Amino acid sequence: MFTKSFAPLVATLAFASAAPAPAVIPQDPPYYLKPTARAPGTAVDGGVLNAVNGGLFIGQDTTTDCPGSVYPCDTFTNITAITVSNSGSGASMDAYVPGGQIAYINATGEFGYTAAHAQNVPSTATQKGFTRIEVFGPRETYATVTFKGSNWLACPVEGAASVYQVNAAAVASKTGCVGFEMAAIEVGSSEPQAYEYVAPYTVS
Ligand SMILES: *[C@@H]1O[C@H](CO)[C@@H](O)[C@H](O)[C@H]1NC(C)=O
Ligand SMILES: *[C@H]1O[C@@H](CO)[C@H](O)[C@@H](O)[C@@H]1NC(C)=O
Repeated sequence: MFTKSFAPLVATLAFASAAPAPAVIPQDPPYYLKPTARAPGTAVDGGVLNAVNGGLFIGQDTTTDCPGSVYPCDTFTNITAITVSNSGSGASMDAYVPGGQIAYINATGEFGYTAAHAQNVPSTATQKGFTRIEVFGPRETYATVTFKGSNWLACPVEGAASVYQVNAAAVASKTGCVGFEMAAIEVGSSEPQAYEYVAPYTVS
């Protein structure tokens, strides 16, 4: 039911034969990744991961903000994108806002990110542990993003049909969730995708 966004990414790459997929841990610089869920045969397969009010969700639209009076907001695509640095410095949202927006995994395993101008990472959250590994398959090239070496859980949101919240499997212990691989494709260039992603100033 979700739009598949795994059209061949780099069709010109000569990975035509079904050779085993080599995995490469790239060095910096980080780049800008639009994440989707891979979990063949499940309801979340192909679902786009969107930043919504401080969390990451499948089945909900991204929430962004932009001060139109000072900035040409139409230049932002408002796609949810994250940057993952393999230097160990963590992950952040692909936002233009000065100071950026830090990504983290909170104590119950939820993927979260700070509000603009706030740097409000919960004291019990973990910022380090994100890794991106390039996967060169026969038909597509993408980066798989892990947290502390593990994949992700899409956990149903109470009262919201077909909406799932993204949790790190290494931290979360929740029932009823669907495991998935976070597969990200490179988007855009050095231009951030959003001015800022909406997030609460008070976090837990
Ligand atoms: C992106 O969202 C902002 C609000 O955050 C809006 O002003 C802007 O028009 C949107 N951009 C596009 C291309 O729709
Ligand atoms: C993670 O922690 C739980 C328990 O305190 C809160 O209910 C969530 O809102 C929080 N999620 C994020 C994304 O910070």
